[in-house]
Amino acid sequence: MADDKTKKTKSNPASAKATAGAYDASSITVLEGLEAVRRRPGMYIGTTGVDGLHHLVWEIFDNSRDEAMGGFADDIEVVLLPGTEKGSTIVRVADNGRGIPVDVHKQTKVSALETIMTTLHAGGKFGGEGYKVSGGLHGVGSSVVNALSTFLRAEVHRDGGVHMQDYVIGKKKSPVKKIGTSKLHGTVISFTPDETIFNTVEFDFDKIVSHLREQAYLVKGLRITIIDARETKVKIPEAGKVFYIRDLLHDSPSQTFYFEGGLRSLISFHNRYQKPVHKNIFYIEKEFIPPGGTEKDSIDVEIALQYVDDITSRVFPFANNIYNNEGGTHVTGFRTALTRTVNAYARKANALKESEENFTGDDVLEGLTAVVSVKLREIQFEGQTKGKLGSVEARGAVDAIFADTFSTFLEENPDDARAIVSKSILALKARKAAKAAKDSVLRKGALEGFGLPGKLADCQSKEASESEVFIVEGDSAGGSAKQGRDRKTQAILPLRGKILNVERARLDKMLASQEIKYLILALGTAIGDIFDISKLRYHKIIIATDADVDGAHIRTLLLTLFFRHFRPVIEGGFLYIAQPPLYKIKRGKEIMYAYSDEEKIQFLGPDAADAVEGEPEPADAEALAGEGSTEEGEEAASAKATSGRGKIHIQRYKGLGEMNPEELWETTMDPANRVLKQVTVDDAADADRVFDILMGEDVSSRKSFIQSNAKLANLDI
Ligand code: 0RA
Repeated sequence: MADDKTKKTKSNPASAKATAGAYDASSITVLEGLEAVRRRPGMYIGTTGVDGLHHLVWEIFDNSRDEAMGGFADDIEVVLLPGTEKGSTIVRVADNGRGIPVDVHKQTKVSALETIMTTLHAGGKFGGEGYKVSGGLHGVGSSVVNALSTFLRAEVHRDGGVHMQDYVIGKKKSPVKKIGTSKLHGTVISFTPDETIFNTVEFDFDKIVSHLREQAYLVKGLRITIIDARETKVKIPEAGKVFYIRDLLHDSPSQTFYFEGGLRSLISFHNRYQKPVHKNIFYIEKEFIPPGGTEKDSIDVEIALQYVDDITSRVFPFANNIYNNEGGTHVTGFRTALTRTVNAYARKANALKESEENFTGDDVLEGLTAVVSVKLREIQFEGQTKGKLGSVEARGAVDAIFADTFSTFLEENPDDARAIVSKSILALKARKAAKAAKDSVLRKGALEGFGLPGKLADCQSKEASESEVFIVEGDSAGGSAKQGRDRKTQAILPLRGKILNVERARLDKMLASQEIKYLILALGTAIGDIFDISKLRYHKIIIATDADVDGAHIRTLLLTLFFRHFRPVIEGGFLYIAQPPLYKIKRGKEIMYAYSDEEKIQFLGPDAADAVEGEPEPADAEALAGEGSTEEGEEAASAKATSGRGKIHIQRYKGLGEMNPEELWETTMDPANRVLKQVTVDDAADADRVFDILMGEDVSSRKSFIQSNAKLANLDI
């Protein structure tokens, strides 16, 4: 793919002659620069896949956001509009900042706007210096986006005028033109990504919304509007005519974010389904100047946190508004300071007696939701991605600011302090109890014949890479699965009904569940701090629960369990969900299995429509249409109809136990036919969240969740 594209670009080189009337040395460098971007887009935007495509939006947006962070803008509008080609999109980003400078450089005779849009310039040259903002590209982003777009238009409202310039794959169509007057100030950039560069040019609106929501939290007081107008006939307005176009787009999906509270609001957002253990959200925003340093060396530190009634911890780190999924120096500084501060307070308040040991870092993290955001001028990341902050100064800055202000917070808010310390004491006790419980499970495991539970029908192979275990619900499905399986590589572990009341599970309570012990023993990895992924006995762990509410519930519980206690199993790609068919369809002698309602309708083809419309019996007709199953009560959903090609019989499977061993093998277990869904950490995190809502103690959020997801709760959780 990438090679093909390279060739395409090469055979049609950006030619200086074609665009600039007279070409001098500087314009050649310009074209060479942007050609480099087209030749190796991955070097500038990471990938040419869907992430790289969205990176274009982040780049353009970041420039507007930087204006807002400098205090010059407070209103950004991002709109997706239909492009001129079929399936193409125009992304339009408008901000009410100062407007990109348009003045003409005396020597080069080129407008600053043109230079910014067409050269791979470094940041700072155009007045971008002075606030700590960019995440590495230092504003070079616009020219990169320009090079990778078949259309880009810049409109600038500034000094009473409107100025504009159009470009095609980074090359200007004409000089910067003044096209009118304006009382406004700001910049509008519209662009269409080049589909010969990207594997896909289809934007994911939800992805844009969640990225921009996060950005809105990070820049308090900034209003961000995002509109998906791709399905409309609205055209991009004539240049310079309209600034924000939201008033033209009332019927399109849209979101507006504005958070006065900044990170405080972000904490409330993350904790929206959780029960806080204390009332006041801790919040600090402060500039740190290192000893002996000056304003020039300053680092901005912004932290918000609140503990909730949970055992996991969620720390969200950002450096210059970039999310760092692997943490880094700022997180290290934060954790060290948190542990030290909570211990010091607990000692002083005599909540930890002299004879008692200190809280560990993990103890004080339990139940914590925190956002740690730093802004530095010179930023360094570890490794190629921006996942991990490497700048060493951030560690000391966060440590100093946080330790100081958090200990004051504890002093000044005794109720919150008491709740936080109690939470840590609970964690400390649980850690000790878990260790005792774990030791006993392991001892017990060793006694039960090489540690394997009797319920497990193990496979013959001892080679984990070829072994799989099906976790099935109840003994009846277990029976069919045991008979239907390939004994060499497939093991079956039946778990009883509502096994896992691991709600709010602490390790010790969880290990009290017999069924969970079986599962842990079968996996072979142990759990907690002696968890060892290399001991995993199966490289496919397949959750095969029924397609009903109970099945969904157990699946959620299992996903939560893996998410909280066996996460490396998910990260290693070892966890799967079986996709048993929902329907068996017989037409004459032909047998088909449908794995979804859509597939069922597709299989039935025109017959489905016939049957639905012409059916004498309404109940059957409904079942055929795929809408009737909820109204049929307990009765097995099964429908008959006659078509041109023989009698149709549809059976809806409610549980795996309803299948005979052959059917189960053929549809769900046979590696040649089956469909498995690999579980991602995101899937499991969703399940964990749903689990909290369904099982947690916050009744009102449970209620509202169930009301707004009634359909989902039935089918999909
Ligand atoms: C350089 C200098 C100045 C503003 C900008 C760039 C600027 C760039 C973008 C990109 C999108 N929106 C933007 N808004 C502003 C400031 C020049 C001055 O002092 O007025």
